[in-house]
Amino acid sequence: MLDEKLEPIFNEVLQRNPGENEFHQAVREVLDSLGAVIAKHPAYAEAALIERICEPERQIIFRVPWIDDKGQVRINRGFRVQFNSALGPYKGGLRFHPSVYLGTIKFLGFEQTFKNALTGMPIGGGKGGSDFDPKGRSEQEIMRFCQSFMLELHRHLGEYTDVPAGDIGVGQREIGYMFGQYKRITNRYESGVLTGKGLTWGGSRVRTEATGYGASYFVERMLGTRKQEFDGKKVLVSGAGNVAIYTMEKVAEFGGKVIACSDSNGYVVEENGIDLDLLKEVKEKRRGRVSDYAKARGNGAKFIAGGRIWDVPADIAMPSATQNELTGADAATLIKNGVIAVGEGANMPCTPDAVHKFLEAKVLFGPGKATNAGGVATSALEMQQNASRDSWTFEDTEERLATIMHNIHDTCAQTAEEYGAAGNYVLGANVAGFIRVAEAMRALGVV
Ligand code: NDP
Ligand code: 2IT
Repeated sequence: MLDEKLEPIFNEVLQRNPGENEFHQAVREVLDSLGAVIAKHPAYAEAALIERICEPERQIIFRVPWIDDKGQVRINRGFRVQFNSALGPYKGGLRFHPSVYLGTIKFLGFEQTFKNALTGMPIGGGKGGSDFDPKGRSEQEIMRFCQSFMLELHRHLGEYTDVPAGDIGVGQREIGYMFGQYKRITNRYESGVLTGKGLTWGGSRVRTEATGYGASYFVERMLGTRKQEFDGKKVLVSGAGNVAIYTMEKVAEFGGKVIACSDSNGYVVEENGIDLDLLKEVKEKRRGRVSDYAKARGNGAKFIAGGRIWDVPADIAMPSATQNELTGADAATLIKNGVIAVGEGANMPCTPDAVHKFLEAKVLFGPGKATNAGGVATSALEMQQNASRDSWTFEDTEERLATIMHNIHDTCAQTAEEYGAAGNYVLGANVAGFIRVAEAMRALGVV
């Protein structure tokens, strides 16, 4: 049940944003945590502060025309939702996926605002993307699309205004094409306008690895509160993209055994552990599928088309593909099979029902806005290096990432305890993130 002061706020969000289910879901989860805050500090319910947090500062929707390899004109829709700039320039990734619509970008921008606040770094929240489907597109088509997308988006960006990065379907290749186009249009080598760049053109070491590494640091720390560790545990990592691959890498370094990963066609299970070098070769070099990995790997690996990775018995689950990929029924299966920890590498991968089941069963549960914050935190480190025209070593950068993740973990844990919900990282993350944004918004007045 929502607090009586929060109920009308949520109803207004439903009314003003019809049909945007993922956005409703993300707002609802945060509001569910805020009852405890306004009970303790009624001032946060004043000056329409919470209403303002739920309303993006600016929403940009634009046409992206491009010409495919057959000479046919194609039209996609581009988005940038500049959600909240109380703490710094808007910051958040770009997603290229056919499922993208305004509700996707709004939920991601809303989450990003609190996530970025949790990092403790000076970054506001934003998100963007397009319903463009990169699958099966040639290199030339990808470049033309990125250039057309940036031709419009550039006027809304800037190192002090809005700084995008990657997300689903957008990696270093796409960031390169977009940075090249931005540089050409503006005639400025403004490195700090995008993050996730390549190392020879302004990128930061560890940014590629950061989300997956960070998620692993977070979960290792969570396990530590119960005197547990990754070492010797069986781990499921859904997805096989940027976040999944570097989660698998760090989990293996911690001694865990990743026995399954997936993509939108199905999952591969391998009791002796996934061969990460081969998976990287298939995914990053050949841009292949998980089924291609299984084929190349041979006997030990089994590909299950269309199956649910969460059916595989394991100790730890790290959903790292997309939103709502782990349902209440999946959670029940994982719990029955003895799962002890779940860390959200993706944004909102667990449905509300699944989250509820994990919390009820006292499974250690790391929500995405805390667990996957290492990516954006390292983006902020990239911005720092760009601003000082410096470049740090891998070791130095990774150490900073580890410290940030430990701090986020401890902040969430302490906040949960302070608000009478010890062990509930969902509440801890929402409350700690909210308070940091709310404090800045109060100081800046009604803007
Ligand atoms: P990638 O594009 O690199 O990889 C996405 C992976 O998830 C692919 O294996 C893809 O499979 C799978 N996937 C995507 N959509 C679906 C779907 N609808 N159903 C099933 N599988 C799907 O993206 P990232 O690894 O960067 O992002 C993964 C998640 O992590 C997203 O939720 C993103 O928002 C979040 N995230 C990313 C960060 C980053 O730094 N990149 C930072 C923080 C969070 P297929 O190839 O079949 O589409
Ligand atoms: O969801 C996310 O935090 C990201 N996709 C990374 C954002 C960023 O600006 O690095």
